[in-house]
Amino acid sequence: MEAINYSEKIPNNVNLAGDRTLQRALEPWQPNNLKWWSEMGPDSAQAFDVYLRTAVSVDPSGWAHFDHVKMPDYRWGVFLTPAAEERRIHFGEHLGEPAWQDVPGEHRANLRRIIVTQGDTEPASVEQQRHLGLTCPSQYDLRNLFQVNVEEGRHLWAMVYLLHRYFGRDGREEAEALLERRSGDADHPRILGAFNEKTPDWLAFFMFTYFTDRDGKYQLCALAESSFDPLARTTRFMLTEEAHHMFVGESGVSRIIARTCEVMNELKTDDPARLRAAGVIDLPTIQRYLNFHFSVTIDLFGADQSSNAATFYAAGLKGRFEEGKRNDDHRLHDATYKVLEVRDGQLGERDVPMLNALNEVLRDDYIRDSIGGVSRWNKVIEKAGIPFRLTVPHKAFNRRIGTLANMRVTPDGRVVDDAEWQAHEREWLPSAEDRAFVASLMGRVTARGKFANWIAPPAVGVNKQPVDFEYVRFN
Ligand code: BYC
Ligand code: FE
Ligand code: FE
Repeated sequence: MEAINYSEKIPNNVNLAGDRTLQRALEPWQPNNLKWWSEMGPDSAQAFDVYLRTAVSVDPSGWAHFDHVKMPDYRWGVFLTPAAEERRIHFGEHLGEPAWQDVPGEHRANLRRIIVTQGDTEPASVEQQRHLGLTCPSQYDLRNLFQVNVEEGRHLWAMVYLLHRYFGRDGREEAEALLERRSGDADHPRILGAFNEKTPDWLAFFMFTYFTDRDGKYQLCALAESSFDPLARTTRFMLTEEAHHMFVGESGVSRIIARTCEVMNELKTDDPARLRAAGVIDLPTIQRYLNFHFSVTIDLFGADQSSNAATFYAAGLKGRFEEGKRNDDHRLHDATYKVLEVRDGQLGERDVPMLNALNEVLRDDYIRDSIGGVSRWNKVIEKAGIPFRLTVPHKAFNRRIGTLANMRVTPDGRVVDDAEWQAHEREWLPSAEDRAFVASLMGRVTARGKFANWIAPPAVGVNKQPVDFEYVRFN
């Protein structure tokens, strides 16, 4: 068999060329990964030349290289942020001890579980987005979709590297299983709820990359604090790519809103029916999509009280967002935190031990961050002189995980009965008609510099290229 030139095919800073064990683990996985990509990756797009960014080093000033490549030839690399000298554990019961360069036996099962859960989301999102290319609103957007997809492919690869390198045989089995589960499959679903939902249209895609990729940011930040140094360094580098995914979402929604407002002013109307007839997405529909994606995403932080979360923190496996910047004892034995509960038919707060509430702590950090983009979207509406404002729904709205699961709570935080919920659900969450309408707008725009009617062009192109650059050669 011909030897694979690893450093060429797989850009890396983990000495892949000199690591026979790792090579042997990757050899069978690599073709299976490509097979998965061709079956579950972007539909009917494998022959396109796409203007993609590839991570080629960890140098902050030049880690990315741009070129037209076919996606199956994308060089999925393995990069870890360089090791800090003598890094020490900075939270939990091992505080002050040297960070682990290998997996401690007692924490093996939990670390593997965290890595597998993280790794599972990456291919899941590619599967969810695989049909979107067929209805792209422009070459620019198509390229951004594919960029997100190949980078999620690299994130899968990053977690598989950890499984292969540090977890032996069961790591290899888990790496195979990551290619076998399927988003939305009844028998073999992805692990977390939001990753089994559909991403059927581009409004959903932009909401997903704004809200759900931001869960990626917060979870990766928490893992970047880990005492298991290879996990910390791998996730730290993944965060450099996450920023672009959230940008795609924020700017995508913003451009949809800008176009809608433009047509609202042209027609001097806020009537959804007239706006829909003019081929743009009315603001109330955008609000309902926002409500859906926000609520489904905050479920991803897990139960508000979780003994898993307490164990992960105390053991030093997973920290808080920006753990190093917090001024407390980083052990949290005596600290408490407020969580929501329904008492006598009303939402109220209750103090619980903070260690058990760390999922909620991270969720609240996430919520604060995600509100920022929504106010920037509102600026676009305000600038157009339109008296409508988007809002983030109440934390208890439409929850499926934790204490609030299956409570009937309105977007403004009122507990209601089933009858009231059913009477208003269509105002709060996308209805089948909303989704069918948005789907009806999804055409396929492939001419250079042209954009679908329902979305404004971006202000600037990718990597200082013009907006009408040939981002995708369709061949
Ligand atoms: N859906 O004690 P709890 C990203 C399960 S996104 C279904 O609260 P824990 C990306 C839970 O497994 C970032 N099940 O759980 C974004 C447990 O099951 P068992 C992904 C759920 O462990 C866009 C039970 O309920 N990374 O990167 O404290 C595109 C009890 O719950 C869900 C991570 O998540 C759910 N939503 O918290 C591409 C980081 N939530 O044991 C990529 C790693 C909970 O009773 N994961 N359950 O059978 C973790 O840190 C934790 O597993 C979680 C869950 C925070 C997710
Ligand atoms: Fe990712
Ligand atoms: Fe992402």
